[in-house]
Amino acid sequence: MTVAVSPASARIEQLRSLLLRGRALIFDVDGTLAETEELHRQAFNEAFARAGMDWHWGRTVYKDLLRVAGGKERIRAFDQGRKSARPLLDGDIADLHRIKTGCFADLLAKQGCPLRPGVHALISVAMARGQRLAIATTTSRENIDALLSAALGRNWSDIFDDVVAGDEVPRKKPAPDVYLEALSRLRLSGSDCLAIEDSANGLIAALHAEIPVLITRSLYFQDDDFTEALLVLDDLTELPEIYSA
Ligand code: XBP
Ligand code: MG
Repeated sequence: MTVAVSPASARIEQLRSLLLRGRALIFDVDGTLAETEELHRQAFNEAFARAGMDWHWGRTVYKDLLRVAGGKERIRAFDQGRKSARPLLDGDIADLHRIKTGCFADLLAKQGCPLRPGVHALISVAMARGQRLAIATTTSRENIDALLSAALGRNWSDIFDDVVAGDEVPRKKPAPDVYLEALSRLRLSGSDCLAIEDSANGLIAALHAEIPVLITRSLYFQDDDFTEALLVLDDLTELPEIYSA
């Protein structure tokens, strides 16, 4: 008698198979490798103050703005929402975002931002298995370097076969561009890889690149719709239960 395999157990089997034998794990950065969005929010507010602007993004406003991937795009969305008589020019936005990126690096240096629980362990296990590692993120290479130099050491980039940052592709998440570029550089097909994400934008981006997704919930995206993910965890320390189940 064949037992109908419920989608849930089929997904768990697929996840276990990818964790054990997948060709590559492709990590999102913000909210996945580390819980960075509060530092980003502080960096935006410090940049606004340094630019003499009266903008201040509280958590509620920022949660809404996070539906827009990309710091520059987020500034533009907020400015457009204000229906100002003199909207910011692209050059103003780029300058403001450059200040923000500097503030983010300063805040990281002062406050630090550790890898999320279970991230380092998964990276180590994957490396020991000979699996390749990559990054596909909306943020900038500068931010990735500031975060991972502190968390993984100066030679952090030796751990990752490929790092695709948001400004290196035409469209940011939920468009699949960063994931398609990562697959192209890895010369792998999506079904041989596993994406690890924290947001609906990231889930959609990876799925549109035909990469199965493991979600680890983060601060700002607790109530996003993750229906299409293989599994949703609070964090990666829950993984061993998957292996051993
Ligand atoms: C999250 C983002 C980024 C950060 C801010 O990226 O959407 O925009 O919020 O970084 P991820 P920037 O894909 O890693 O979750 O200001 O550099 O965009
Ligand atoms: Mg993220």
